[in-house]
Amino acid sequence: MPYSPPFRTSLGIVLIFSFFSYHLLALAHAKTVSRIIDDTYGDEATGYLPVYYPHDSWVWRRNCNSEQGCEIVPDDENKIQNKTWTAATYRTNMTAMGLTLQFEGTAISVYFIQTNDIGKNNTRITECNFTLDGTLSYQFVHEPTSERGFDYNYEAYRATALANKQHTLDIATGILDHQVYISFDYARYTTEISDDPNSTNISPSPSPSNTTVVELKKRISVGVIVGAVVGGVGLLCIVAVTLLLILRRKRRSSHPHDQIPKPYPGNPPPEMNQIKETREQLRSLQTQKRRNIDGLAYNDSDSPPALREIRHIQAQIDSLQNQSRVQLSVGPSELPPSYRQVRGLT
Ligand SMILES: *[C@@H]1O[C@H](CO)[C@@H](O)[C@H](O)[C@H]1NC(C)=O
Ligand SMILES: *[C@@H]1O[C@H](CO)[C@@H](O)[C@H](O)[C@H]1NC(C)=O
Ligand SMILES: *[C@@H]1O[C@H](CO)[C@@H](O)[C@H](O)[C@H]1NC(C)=O
Ligand SMILES: *[C@@H]1O[C@H](CO)[C@@H](O)[C@H](O)[C@H]1NC(C)=O
Ligand SMILES: *[C@@H]1O[C@H](CO)[C@@H](O)[C@H](O)[C@H]1NC(C)=O
Ligand SMILES: CC(=O)N[C@H]1CO[C@H](CO)[C@@H](O)[C@@H]1O
Repeated sequence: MPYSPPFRTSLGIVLIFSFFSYHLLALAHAKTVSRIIDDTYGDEATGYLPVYYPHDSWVWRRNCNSEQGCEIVPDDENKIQNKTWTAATYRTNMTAMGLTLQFEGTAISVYFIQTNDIGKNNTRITECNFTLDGTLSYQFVHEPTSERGFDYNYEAYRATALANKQHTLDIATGILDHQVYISFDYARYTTEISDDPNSTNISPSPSPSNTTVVELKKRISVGVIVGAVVGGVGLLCIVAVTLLLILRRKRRSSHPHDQIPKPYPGNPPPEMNQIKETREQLRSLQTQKRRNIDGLAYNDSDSPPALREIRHIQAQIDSLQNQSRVQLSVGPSELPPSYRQVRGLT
């Protein structure tokens, strides 16, 4: 069945609203979680590990202590994420060194272990470029301060308001003329996930520091989304009702005979019955007359009783005819010429 253009338009609007309502509802069921990418254990949800380069074993060292030849050794491993860190020193005979993180989320922070005055002469500057999705995002430089010891959980980089999709963050040192030291502890990123309780990707430990900010933002956005959904559903109802009215009017106008009442739906009025009776009598008399005339043709043409009978019948016809006319109240009571002809026989 071909659909009329207004029907098709309404159907299209309904489909578009269904689509958006579905996606808004899906968004309303999303929630923000925080996840950690450890230097050694990788992404706590996906298991994805950071990629360190160059791959030469002497560049990036994991939990390297003085016995293993490392001069910079953190003094409190309880302040280190999972008690693991991975560090490297850039030397001028190298081309480049760095690490690459991959995550799916809307924000990320990268935490280093910074070295200040640790009572050694060869503490080095930390210098690297953060390149997010192929674009240089931030040039980080940290000179050791005169403070003693280490700065743990040092936020070296932060990116926010990202699209909730896969991102690549490269942390690298290019070709430099001086030594550079980098000690990577962990990164934390936030991601939007479905509220489905069956989802196994929910982080067990959301960030304690900025949790309230995230929760507040989530509640506001859920309110806005719920409002939008309710509005959308309301509009959907209006469209549906309008569509129904248009269709009903269309159907009504295409069958106009349905609207006209039948004449005399019940019993016909008594006058009608009388008129019908009169007409039947008239018809039977006319038949009788015709039969008699025919009879005259082949019997005795000058028989006076036959003529008398004809005249009698004619009189009856005339009287009934007049009666019928009066009852029907139709125009002047002039008889049709055929009857005058018959009367002319007298
Ligand atoms: C790393 O630390 C986190 C808590 O910060 C913990 O949930 C996770 O199990 C630890 N991973 C390992 C391999 O110890
Ligand atoms: C670079 O120099 C370091 C010592 O400073 C040395 O151990 C390493 O093998 C050198 N690398 C290359 C590729 O020459
Ligand atoms: C650091 O270097 C200075 C001279 O440049 C020297 O006097 C001092 O003893 C050195 N300190 C350490 C801890 O090596
Ligand atoms: C960071 O990138 C800029 C521009 O490409 C470059 O000049 C600088 O040397 C880089 N820094 C490091 C530490 O590689
Ligand atoms: C969770 O998964 C189980 C089985 O896989 C299923 O029966 C249940 O309906 C799911 N619950 C939700 C809320 O999706
Ligand atoms: C630990 C941490 O990331 N704290 C941050 C929480 O958010 C505020 C405001 O955005 C920052 O100033 C903190 O550094």
